Order: sequence, then C-alpha cells, then structure tokens
Amino acid sequence: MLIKRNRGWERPEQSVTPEQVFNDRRNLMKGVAAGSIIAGLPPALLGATMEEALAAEFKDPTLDLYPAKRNLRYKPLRKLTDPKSALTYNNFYEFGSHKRIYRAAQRLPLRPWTVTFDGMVEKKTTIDIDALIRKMPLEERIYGLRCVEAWSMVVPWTGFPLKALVELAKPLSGAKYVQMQTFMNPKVASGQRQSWFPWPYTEGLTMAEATHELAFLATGIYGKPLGAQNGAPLRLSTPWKFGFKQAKSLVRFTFTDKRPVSFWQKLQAREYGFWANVNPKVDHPRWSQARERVLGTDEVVPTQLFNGYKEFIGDLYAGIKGEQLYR
Ligand SMILES: Nc1nc2c(c(=O)[nH]1)N[C@H]1C(S)=C(S)[C@@H](COP(=O)(O)O)O[C@H]1N2
Ligand SMILES: [Mo]
Repeated sequence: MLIKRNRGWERPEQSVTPEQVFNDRRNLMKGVAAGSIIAGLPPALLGATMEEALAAEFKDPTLDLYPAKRNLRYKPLRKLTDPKSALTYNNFYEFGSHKRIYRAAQRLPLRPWTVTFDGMVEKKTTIDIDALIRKMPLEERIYGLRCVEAWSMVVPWTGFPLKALVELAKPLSGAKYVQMQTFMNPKVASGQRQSWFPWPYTEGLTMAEATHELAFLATGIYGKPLGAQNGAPLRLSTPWKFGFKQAKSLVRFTFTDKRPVSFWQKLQAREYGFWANVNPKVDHPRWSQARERVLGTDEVVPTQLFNGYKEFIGDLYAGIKGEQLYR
C-alpha cells in the first residue's frame, strides 16, 4: 500500500518495471541457492525448496485436513501464480512496509490462537482456532487477488465460507456490519511499534457481503496450511474487492450496527474507502486502476469490474446510492 508519508525514494508500484521484478526474483533465488536467505533454518532444510522450508518451520495441528476438495464453481481467472511469488511477495505492514516480509513473519507464534466473536451477538464467545477450523466445511477455491497497487495473483486458497462463521457466531438481527481484527503483538511484529499506524489492522464488511457466497476465510494456500506471511491461521479472502480488505491473521469478529472505519481509511480516507470494490474505470487518486501486473510474470493485463466476479455479485450493490463503491 502507498500512503502519503512516502518519501521520494519510494515509488508507485507501476514504476517498477518487469525487468526489475525479474532481477529481484533472480537475486532472491540466488540467495536461496546460496543459503543466505534462509540462513536461520536447520541445515537439513537448506536443500529444500522455499515452500518446504517455510512449511516445515511450524507443524500445523490441522495438517491432516489438507488438501481439501476443490470447489469447481469458481473458475481461475488466469494461470495459477507460481507458489514462490505468492509466498514471498506479500503485503503485511505488521512486519514492514515492503514486500519481503515472509521471513520476519515467521516470528509470529501461530499457536495457541483464539478467535473471539463479540459486539451484537447472542453471547460473546472465544474459540480455539483448531476447534473452529475442525467445525468448518473446508474446501479449496481458486481466487484472484487484485492489490490496489495494481499487481495481482491467482491462488488456490483452502478455507470455508465466511457465512459459516457468521452462523456459528450468531449475530443479533440488528447487526449490520462485521468488523475483523488482526492480532496485536508489537514484540514480534516490528511494524506495530510504528505508532503513526492505527493498529490493530481492521477491516469491515456489511452483513450482506459477509454472508455472500464469495466471501471466504482462508486457512491454507496451495493445498497446505497458510504460512504466517499469507495471514495464518485465518485470513479474509474477498476476491471482488481490493487486497487491502483481505485482513490477515484474524483474532476477532465484532458485529455492529455502525459502519466500521478500517485501518487504511483511518490513514487516508480519500484513497482507501469502506467498499473498495475493484473497478478498472475508477482510478486511485494517484494512479490508474485500468491494468494490473501479473505477479511472477512480465505480463500486464486489463483489470476487470469486480475483478472478474461480476456474475456472482449480481444485485449485491443495487439500491446503494451516493457512495464511493470503488475505492
Ligand atoms: N493484517 C494485515 N492484513 C493485510 C495487509 C496488512 O498489511 N496487514 N495487507 C493487505 C494487502 S494491501 C494485500 S494486497 C493482501 C496481500 O495478501 P498476500 O500477502 O497474501 O498476497 O493482504 C492484505 N491484508
Ligand atoms: Mo494491497
């Protein structure tokens, strides 16, 4: 994400040429080959691929649930992104405001981990993440992710419909929104020691969006449990909305009748709004949203309305007037 605090040496994502991205990747892979990038890992793993090395860092208690059956209703928008790109090029400001946070993120303790349902619910509850995951109907969905910075990827998430979690949480009938909150742990997340950010990271959806068939909570990626860098143990996936809505490493779902103000809105409301639906015709105030760079390739392709999910969106936004739906 780009915020106005940017200094001259920080450039919009667009100005990074495919060649620079390629060189970046090549240097990264050279580093892996030389053992320097994953120097903190046990020697036995130095010969392993990066995904194997990252996965082996932590033995996930839900490993037996993977891989889950693929739901073929959601067709891939494009070729799958190669795992190395999706697992090592991330946005996770808790661990730094750059893309190479995957190693730093491994410091996040993934267990014990609990998830709380509160606000306008029948009864406030806190549930252990493994008990929660085991209650939910896991499946795999190939979804696109379009970052507001104009890069995108297509990845197989494992997870379950957000609707199933809403049903478990039992919100009161007056609840209109659900706010999702990321963990808060400045001891391991160096970004959270930067006090100008409104931590913890939060995002929000209307109840209609949260119970829409596309709204998904991911627990895994590429047929394995998520790594911390991609938002383990639980992250939102709303493929028709910009990536910044898809909050990572969630600990709390708060049901409310007031529209929540998200992390990025608090920082810069003019640029990052509540709805944040993808639309190639509505530019970011500082750059075009017409096209996107395909992560892990040299390609630049046209961006699609609702990121290609228009047929599923239907009349979800019918009747909403006077709102900036696409920012
Ligand atoms: N907690 C938290 N969630 C977050 C972010 C973040 O900085 N912190 N970045 C968002 C942005 S801008 C994007 S594009 C996606 C990136 O997800 P990925 O790293 O799994 O590709 O995560 C989103 N979720
Ligand atoms: Mo993003």
